[in-house]
Amino acid sequence: MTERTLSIVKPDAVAKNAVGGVLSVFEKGGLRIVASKMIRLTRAQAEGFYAVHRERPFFGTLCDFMSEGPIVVSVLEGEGAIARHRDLLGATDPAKAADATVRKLYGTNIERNAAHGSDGPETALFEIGYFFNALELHQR
Ligand code: FUP
Repeated sequence: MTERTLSIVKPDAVAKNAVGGVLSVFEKGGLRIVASKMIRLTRAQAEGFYAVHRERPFFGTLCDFMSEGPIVVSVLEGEGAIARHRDLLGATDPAKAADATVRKLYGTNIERNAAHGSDGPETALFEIGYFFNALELHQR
């Protein structure tokens, strides 16, 4: 089934000049970019995005990190895009991520882990809508 998923190149990877490197993994992995832009989240916008994690102990530092500099948000499309994207990201902790995954290549630690991907269809709908309106999503 063709799906869409939300992808974020996080502030650490943007600062490393790795935007192209990260997106290249997704494109070479069979996903198409149907929307993309660079933005900088306010602390409140980061809190809204990660609201499901607000009770977790790392919520505060995660929101600080996600608002420390610009990010690149994209919508990726393809067959089974949600799972494929997460396979290409690798494990949350870069130290446990498989070779050639984005987090292994570009991540630093479990928090500064280079990229984000939606974890299911409902999350993808919420996350895509958080950043993009219908006019910004292209047919390819
Ligand atoms: P993932 O779905 O792989 O992005 O991972 P989670 O949904 O479990 O976590 C969301 C984000 O919280 C991670 F990308 C990084 C951060 N996090 C931490 O900072 N510390 C942790 O122990 C777990 C996650």
